Amino acid sequence: MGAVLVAFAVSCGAPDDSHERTPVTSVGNLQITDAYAPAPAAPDVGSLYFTVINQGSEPETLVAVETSAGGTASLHEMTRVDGVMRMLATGPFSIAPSDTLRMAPGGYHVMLEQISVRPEVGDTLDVVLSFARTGRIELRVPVLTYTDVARLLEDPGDHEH
Ligand SMILES: [Cu+2]
Repeated sequence: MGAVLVAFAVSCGAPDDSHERTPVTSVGNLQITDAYAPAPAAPDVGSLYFTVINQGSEPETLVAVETSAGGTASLHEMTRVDGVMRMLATGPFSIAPSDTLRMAPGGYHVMLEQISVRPEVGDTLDVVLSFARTGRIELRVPVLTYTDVARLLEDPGDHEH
């Protein structure tokens, strides 16, 4: 095997203008895009967003999420109940063939609770997604301000309308 090339990104305190969109992670029939974590506003509760595209011909199920923040990670959905937006935990989430699970503020998200290592802006969260068919997919998710995450996820690069 060749030498391992290690690149150091030097933080120079540049103004916080535009963030690169995260690269697409492809494993088997799955593509993971738009993975971002807002820096938690509370000490031990945070959230995480990503998009899963199932390009296979069989349904796929997102079974579990783990992160380097520790604690628990569970899939939540925002739902209107009696006129009030509430968060509901969803179980393992099935993604039909050619379908997409898209997480964004106000919709699906992964809720991080009982965090032991609080992510700060500029950190990278190591995330492992476990799928029933594809198995484990590892992601390195940038931690941004909530404003940046909301802006990135409200304005997808590929407009479909
Ligand atoms: Cu939640």
